[in-house]
Amino acid sequence: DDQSIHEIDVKDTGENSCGDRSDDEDQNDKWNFYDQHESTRAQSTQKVNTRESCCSDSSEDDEQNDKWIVYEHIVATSVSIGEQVNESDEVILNETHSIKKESSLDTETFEDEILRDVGLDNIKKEVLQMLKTDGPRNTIHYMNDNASMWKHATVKIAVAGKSSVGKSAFINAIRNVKSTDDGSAEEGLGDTTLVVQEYKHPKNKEIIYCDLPGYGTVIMTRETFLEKVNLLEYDLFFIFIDPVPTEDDQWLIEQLRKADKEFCFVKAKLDQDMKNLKRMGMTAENALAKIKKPIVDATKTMPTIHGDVNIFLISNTNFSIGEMVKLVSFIKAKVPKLKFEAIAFCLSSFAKEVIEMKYETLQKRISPLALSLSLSDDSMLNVVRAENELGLYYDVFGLDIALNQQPPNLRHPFSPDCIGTLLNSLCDEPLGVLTKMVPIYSTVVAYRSFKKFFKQLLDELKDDCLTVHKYAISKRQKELSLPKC
Ligand SMILES: Nc1nc2c(ncn2[C@@H]2O[C@H](COP(=O)(O)OP(=O)(O)OP(=O)(O)O)[C@@H](O)[C@H]2O)c(=O)[nH]1
Ligand SMILES: [Mg+2]
Repeated sequence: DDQSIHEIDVKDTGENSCGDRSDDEDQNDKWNFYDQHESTRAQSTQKVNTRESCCSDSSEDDEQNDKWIVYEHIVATSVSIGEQVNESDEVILNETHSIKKESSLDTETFEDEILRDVGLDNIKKEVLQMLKTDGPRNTIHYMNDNASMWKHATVKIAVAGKSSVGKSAFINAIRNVKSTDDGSAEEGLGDTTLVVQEYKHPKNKEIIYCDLPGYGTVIMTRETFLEKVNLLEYDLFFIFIDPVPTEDDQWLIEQLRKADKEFCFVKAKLDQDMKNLKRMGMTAENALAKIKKPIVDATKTMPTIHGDVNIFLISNTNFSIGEMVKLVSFIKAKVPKLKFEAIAFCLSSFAKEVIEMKYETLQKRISPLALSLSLSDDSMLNVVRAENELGLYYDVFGLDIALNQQPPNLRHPFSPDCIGTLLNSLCDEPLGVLTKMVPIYSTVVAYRSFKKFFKQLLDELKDDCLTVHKYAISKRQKELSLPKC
């Protein structure tokens, strides 16, 4: 009710005029305000009850109560429109602001709002508890640290197997490195190294693929192998086979079982195998089953391999065919969440499923980010954080590449200033107005606004990534169908 709102005359308590207050104090005040509400609300409710029971005449108390009821009404309305803040809502928000010393939303409502929105596991209860005990500033630091933890997660994946099975080609392909690039693993030498060779991912130096020396040869006996290779160092083992596991592979598995390490078999060169089988008139599906059968049969005769063993058929020249997506899911299931996040962020977008996995991982970051941004009073830092997050989206989806390599119909084609433009659209949101609002209310609305902004952009950039993926596949098919010179 606009009329009643305008009639409310609340004195400015001068809270905003204390120029010599530190940021910390302001931040803490902002949060203390949330806590104080509990008692204010209890008192007001008591007053309403008293008035009802005594039927007293109009008095100062009644006036207060009326204000309180109007305020509750405004808050309820505001919360219900919180999802979409538009111009008319700003009027209500401004009026709410004018009575801000009366009260605020209570802490529980705030928590409910966030927990309901978040899907629960992204903002942990501890974070909300921390807000109360340590204040917003420390909580923001904590959340910012958490958001960048994946950058420090070290992952070591061991790539083992006999000579010429495609280990080096795999190590190059998974790092998106061409065999002619600097830092590539040499392919086709037929000369397995005698030491562990480490290959860092160019996008994240903490992700390391390790080319293990061959085992069971005259030079590299099994014993020497175990002296040179510390099995405990690795998160996961990929044992490359061709065409089936050898006795030496079986021995390695025994060692891995003892060391309690996870492994899978990988058979590369699927492209070549498929080509041969297709020429013989076989369908792709049947070809896969035909290549896998002897491997499965061989593992059944191996006493050290109990139960189901994971076998993935892939092509190092084309990850989009075969079971590379399943191999990625296997990694996801076997390494801690944080490590997988780091791995997923630097995988190339070779399949729709991988794009979805990246999307899921990025999406989980939105709620904590939105909460952290909405709690912060430091708008400069917020801009930097928002900018970094958008940069991460482009980077993870592989959209940060030259324009001429991208299809024409992208929602947000990459250009040097595209992230700046996107950030401007965030500043066009009514967040400028929101910063002046009731602390807790503005936090909830800002939280929703940020969340909506990042969610929408992430969705659009995922669509762009899918468009690029489709474009790359059709380009590849066209190239393949061209007659060779
Ligand atoms: N078409 C095709 N060729 C592959 C594939 N994987 C590997 N190759 C080729 O097969 C040959 C051997 O692959 P490498 O990656 O060098 O094998 P490796 O296991 O590292 O061998 P060593 O270094 O001797 O232990 C190279 O010429 C690769 O280019 C694949 O999936 N498809
Ligand atoms: Mg090699």
